[in-house]
Amino acid sequence: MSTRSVENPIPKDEPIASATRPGRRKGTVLRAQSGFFWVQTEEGIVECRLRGKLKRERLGTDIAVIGDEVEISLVAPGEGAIEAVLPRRSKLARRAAGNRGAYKEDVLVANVDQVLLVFACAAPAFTPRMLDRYLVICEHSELEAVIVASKVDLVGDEAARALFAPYERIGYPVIYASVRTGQGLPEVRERLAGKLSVVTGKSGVGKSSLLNAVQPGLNLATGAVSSSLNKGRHTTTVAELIPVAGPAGGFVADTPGIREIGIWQLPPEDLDWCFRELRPFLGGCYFAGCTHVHEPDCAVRAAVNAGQVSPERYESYVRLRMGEG
Ligand SMILES: Nc1nc2c(ncn2[C@@H]2O[C@H](COP(=O)(O)OP(=O)(O)OP(=O)(O)O)[C@@H](O)[C@H]2O)c(=O)[nH]1
Ligand SMILES: [Mg+2]
Ligand SMILES: [Zn+2]
Repeated sequence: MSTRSVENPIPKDEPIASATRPGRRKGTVLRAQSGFFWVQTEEGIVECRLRGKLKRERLGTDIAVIGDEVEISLVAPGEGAIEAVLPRRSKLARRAAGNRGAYKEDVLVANVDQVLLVFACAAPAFTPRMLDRYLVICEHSELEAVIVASKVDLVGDEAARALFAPYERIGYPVIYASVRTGQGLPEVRERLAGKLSVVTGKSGVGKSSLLNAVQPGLNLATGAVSSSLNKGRHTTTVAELIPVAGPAGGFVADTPGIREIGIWQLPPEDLDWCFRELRPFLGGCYFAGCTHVHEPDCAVRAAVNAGQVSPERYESYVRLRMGEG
């Protein structure tokens, strides 16, 4: 990065957003670790620390996380300070226990446009309960969910579609993909262009393999499916944003799973709304506070019995509602 004189830090011909103060530039936080922030700017990556003023102003919150759009000033070539964090359009967050029983919000990724939920058709076996839990998290955070059915080569098209058809039926986009055959990779590439996507799913489903395949040269580490010795341990450990190649830009977070977000803090009465196919029936129950588990004259249970709602999805709902996860 070139150094510029203090008197005239930005050349006249350089377009700057009107909201950006002179000498500052905008960027996106790619990675945050131990008080250091890697910020992608138009002129390259700048390693930043937070201005002390920001720390005092926003005490106790996640001041800057990956995905945040920030304004920085350069203190040396390639080194800067985060001066301001722009308002977040959306976020993937978990509620962590805070002081005196209060909840503290723990933002994992800011400005998320969509979540790609990667679930393998086999190896590891498809777990619809877990997919339903992830979908609840997305619905509750009001984030668009895209399901990627990975490793289709292991079971074949027909079996793969049988597993995921219930989700297509209720309106979730499903991409059938395999890095072995190349199936679905153009669709994944198209989905990622120009957006900030969180790619998640349990260890070994092929998240890093998929990203490597859609963006050659990425070279993310991939691993063999966990042995019983290190069951569930992720090969990918640090969450960071990867710029998407191509004219549209975009970012991808290859996250080591959002399972830890949990949904136990979700108010139980909000759960039914998070199963999107139940929404048309909510409000049709006899009891105002119907849990749709045991009450008479329940519109949701009637819909299940009439075949309008998948019994498997309803089973997931009941388990979550009863706190059985
Ligand atoms: N047959 C088949 N195997 C695949 C496919 N995609 C990935 N794999 C294999 O699955 C294993 C796990 O892949 P990874 O990409 O490391 O999985 P991950 O989801 O990134 O796992 P973590 O980083 O641990 O969360 C590797 O051995 C891959 O070669 C696929 O489409 N078909
Ligand atoms: Mg990985
Ligand atoms: Zn009901």
